[in-house]
Amino acid sequence: MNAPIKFYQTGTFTVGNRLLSPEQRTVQASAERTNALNSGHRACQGCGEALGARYAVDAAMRATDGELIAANATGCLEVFSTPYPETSWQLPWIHSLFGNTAAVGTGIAAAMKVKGKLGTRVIAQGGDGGTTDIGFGCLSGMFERNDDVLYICYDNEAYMNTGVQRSSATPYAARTATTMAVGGEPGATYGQGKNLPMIAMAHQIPYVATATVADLHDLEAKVEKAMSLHGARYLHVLVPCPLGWGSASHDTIRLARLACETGVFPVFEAEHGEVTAVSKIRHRVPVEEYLKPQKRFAHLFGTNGHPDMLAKIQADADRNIRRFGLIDEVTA
Ligand SMILES: Cc1ncc(C[n+]2csc(CCOP(=O)(O)OP(=O)(O)O)c2C)c(N)n1
Ligand code: SF4
Repeated sequence: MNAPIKFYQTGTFTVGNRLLSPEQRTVQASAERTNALNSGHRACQGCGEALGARYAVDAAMRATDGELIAANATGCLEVFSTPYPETSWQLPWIHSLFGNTAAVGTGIAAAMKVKGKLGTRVIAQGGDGGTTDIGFGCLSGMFERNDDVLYICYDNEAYMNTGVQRSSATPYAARTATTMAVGGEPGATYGQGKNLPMIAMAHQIPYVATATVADLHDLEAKVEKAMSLHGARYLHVLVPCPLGWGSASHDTIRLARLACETGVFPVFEAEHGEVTAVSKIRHRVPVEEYLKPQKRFAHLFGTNGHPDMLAKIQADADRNIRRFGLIDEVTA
């Protein structure tokens, strides 16, 4: 029923890379690499956002021959990379407000058009809070006008920079500073929140995709594809956050992979509102395997745990698997 499991690591581990043919290897350092997000930044050890941004922006640089400008919302990615007067960015980069980075990206793209610099491309990027909450209006406008910007959301599922407050991308049951693990149904409330990739699809923009830091080649390929297109494009990248998730820094990639293999986070592409490709689950696992290593879900386990809440999370993962056809021949 499931796709065959590959017996090597396709991520950034050297041991796994050694087993791959050269073209399949994930290259961390090479003379050609732009290193758009350079060393010296102050992200936590194991930060998925730093990893995701490094690969995404380098791929965008490659796809545009370095003719790229980035607008960046307030949040961890901005704070850890640009403590004044230093910067880790090796491309023209502007810090917008927390909520208007999509509009700033639009403005830059318009300015490039007016100046006749049609080869200069634009990305706008931010965390889930900056994207799904405060920046949502600007982003929806950018989609609706089909502005020529790739927007990348690095989703760590809360407002991490300011101390782990809930965002509208925080998953059900997760403990944050504002969704405490108390009461009959502890953590974030069920049925609230927003599914931004699907909302982006509803705008029928040229390209929407999801990705994770567990498959960096997939992330790079999606950025490259997005940069080959014009108009509004949206990429939603799941980026585990050891600090906010209460996970080990060495588990970032494993958790991103488990998010996919449980069905919790479907990885797909869509063009003009229609799903065109999905990453199939190779080895299906129950959601407990994904949730247990994260302290933000610790209240769901043990003698005073909440099997009823676990069942809801499993049901949602199963629905993703059905909705996106993540497993071949699944009938229920
Ligand atoms: C208008 C406004 N409100 C609040 C803040 C404070 N603030 C800065 S970053 C941030 C949270 C960022 O969260 P998110 O966008 O999810 O990014 P992350 O830090 O998790 O990567 C907040 C609340 C601000 N800078 N501007
Ligand atoms: S708090 Fe999370 S997102 Fe922010 S730098 Fe640390 S690991 Fe990265």
